[in-house]
Amino acid sequence: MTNSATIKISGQVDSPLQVTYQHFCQLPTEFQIGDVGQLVPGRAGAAVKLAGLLQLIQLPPETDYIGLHGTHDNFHASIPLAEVKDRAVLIYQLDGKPLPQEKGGPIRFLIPDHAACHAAEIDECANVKFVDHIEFTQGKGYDNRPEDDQEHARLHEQQ
Ligand SMILES: Nc1nc2c(c(=O)[nH]1)N[C@H]1C(S)=C(S)[C@@H](COP(=O)(O)O)O[C@H]1N2
Ligand SMILES: [Mo]
Repeated sequence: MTNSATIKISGQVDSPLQVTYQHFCQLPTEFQIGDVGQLVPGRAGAAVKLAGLLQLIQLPPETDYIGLHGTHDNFHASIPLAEVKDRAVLIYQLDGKPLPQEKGGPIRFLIPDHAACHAAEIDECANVKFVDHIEFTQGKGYDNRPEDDQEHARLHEQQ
């Protein structure tokens, strides 16, 4: 995330919002994770809990899906909000600087204890990189995670 990058928050929110790197830095300490490696071994960077981002918006009770959009490579996932709202994190910083695109910036979504690829709606594939738009919906939204093994294997070869 460059200092000027913005993350669009849209859907069933009171009014669409643009969140910046500064907003993430300024979320209260209770939502900050200084080193995600402590939470998910092998991962690097600083993150905020999804719950912290949810503090910035008002959602109607019928909102039940969160959409994670990575415009950079056109990768999108829409997953049940209830299952991730208290555990997913958003990596936004590396070495004190905005998370660069080569590391999945501006935002890398990360679900600790996800299921294996394809095993469930909340799987490893839902750890969307290059997130620049988060969308809240009633019912499942746009999702183009690979559905068959061949397509999935092809995607993994590129990563
Ligand atoms: N933007 C984007 N995010 C993505 C993908 C992708 O191709 N593009 N692949 C997904 C898949 S299929 C998996 S299994 C994980 C792999 O994450 P890793 O490369 O950090 O292990 O990222 C997910 N996030
Ligand atoms: Mo995957």
